[in-house]
Amino acid sequence: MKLVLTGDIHLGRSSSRIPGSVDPEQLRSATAWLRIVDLAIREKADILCLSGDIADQANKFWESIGPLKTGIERLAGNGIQTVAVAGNHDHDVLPGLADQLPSESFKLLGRDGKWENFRLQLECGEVLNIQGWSFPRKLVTTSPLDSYKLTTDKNEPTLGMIHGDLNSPSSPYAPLNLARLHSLGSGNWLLGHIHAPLLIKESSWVLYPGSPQALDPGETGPHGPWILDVANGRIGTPVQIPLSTVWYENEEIDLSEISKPNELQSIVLEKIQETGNRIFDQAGTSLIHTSLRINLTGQTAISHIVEKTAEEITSDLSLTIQNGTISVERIENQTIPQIDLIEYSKSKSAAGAVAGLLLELEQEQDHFSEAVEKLIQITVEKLRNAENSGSYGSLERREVNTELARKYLLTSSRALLTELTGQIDG
Ligand SMILES: [Mn+2]
Repeated sequence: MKLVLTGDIHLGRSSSRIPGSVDPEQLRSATAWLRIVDLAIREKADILCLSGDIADQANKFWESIGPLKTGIERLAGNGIQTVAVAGNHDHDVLPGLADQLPSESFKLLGRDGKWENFRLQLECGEVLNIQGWSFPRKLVTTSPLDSYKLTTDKNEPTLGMIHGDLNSPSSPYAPLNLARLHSLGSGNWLLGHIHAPLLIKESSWVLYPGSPQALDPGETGPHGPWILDVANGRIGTPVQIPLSTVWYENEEIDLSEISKPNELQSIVLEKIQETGNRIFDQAGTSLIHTSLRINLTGQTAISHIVEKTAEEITSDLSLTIQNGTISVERIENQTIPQIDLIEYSKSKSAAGAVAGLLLELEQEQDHFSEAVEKLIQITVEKLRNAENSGSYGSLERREVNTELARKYLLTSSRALLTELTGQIDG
C-alpha cells in the first residue's frame, strides 16, 4: 500500500519575496497542488493524506476550491482516495467540500472534532487504520488527544492524522504532546500546522510534512510531499520528495579575512554560487528559484563599505544556476571594524560607549547591568508597538521578547560602531 502525505498547502497563497522575473504562476500553491496530484498518479499511490490548512480561507478562497475539487476527482479517476483532516484555516471549507464529493473520492475524518477511525483494506489484503480529528472551529485551546478513545485490532497498523501545535501547551491551535502521540494507536502520526518539515523518528514516527511549496523566507530547506509504504502489516518511514519550485536558504559569511573592497564582492559571489549549486543538486527537477538570506559577520577592515555593497547585491544580483535562478532576498550586516573592543570601551567617547554596550549584549546572560536592562525594556516596548500597529495588521505577528530586543540592539550597535569609528578615522 502506498500513501502520499502532505498538508499546509494554503491554496491561494504563493511563495513570497521572489523577484518579478520568475513566472508567478510557478510560485502558486495551486500549481504545487497539481504537481502533487501528478506525483500520486505517477507513483500509483492508493491514498493521498491531507493534514489540514489545504485551503486558506483568507486567500482567494473561491479560486482555490475549484482546483482542489478537480484534483481530488482526477485522483479518484485513477483509483486514489483522498483522506483529510481539517485545520484551523479550513475548518469550515473541508466539510463543505466533503458534502459535494462521494466518500470514495474524498473522506474527511473526525468531523466536528470527534475522533474517527477509517479502516482501509486493499484487494491484496493489506490493511491500514487511519485515525483522524478535524478542527471544529478556528481556535482549539485544549488538547484533542484528551478525547481520543479509539480502539483497533493491535495487530493492524494505524496512522493518526491531526492538525495541531506540537509541544506548545498554551497554543490556541490544538496543543499536542509528543510522548502522548507516540503512545496512541501504533504511534505513527501525520501532523499539520507547522510549515517547516520535521520528521521525529523513535520506535514510531511523528511527521510535520511542511508546506509542499515553500511560501516564506522562514521556510528554509527542501519542501515537498512525502511517500509512505505499508507492507506485510508494517508501516514504513516517510520519505520526502522535493517538489517546491522555490528553496529559501540562510547563509553566514565570515568577512574577518577580508581587507580589500573587491575581495568582498568575490567572496560573496563565490559563496552564492557554491550554495546555489549545492541546492540545485539536492532539489530535484521542480526547483526554479533559490532565495538567499545572507548574514555577514566578523571584524573586518572594510566594515564601512559592507552596507552599501550589501544593498547593491540585494537589489541587482540575479544569477542563472543550473536550471534556475538565484537571488539574495536580504543581507544582514553584523560586521564591525577591526578595533580592540575592550580597549575602545574604556575611552570616554560615543564610540567607546557603543563598544561597551556591544560587549555586554554579546554575552548571553540572564542579567545585564541596570542601564542595559532598561534599554532592552524600552526596545521591547517599541517593538511591541510596531508589531501591534494597524499598518502591519495583515502580517503574521512575531513574539516580542527580550531575546528579539537583544538581537535588534546588537545589529544597531554594530552599525553605529562602524559609523562612529569611520567618522573618527576620517
Ligand atoms: Mn494551521
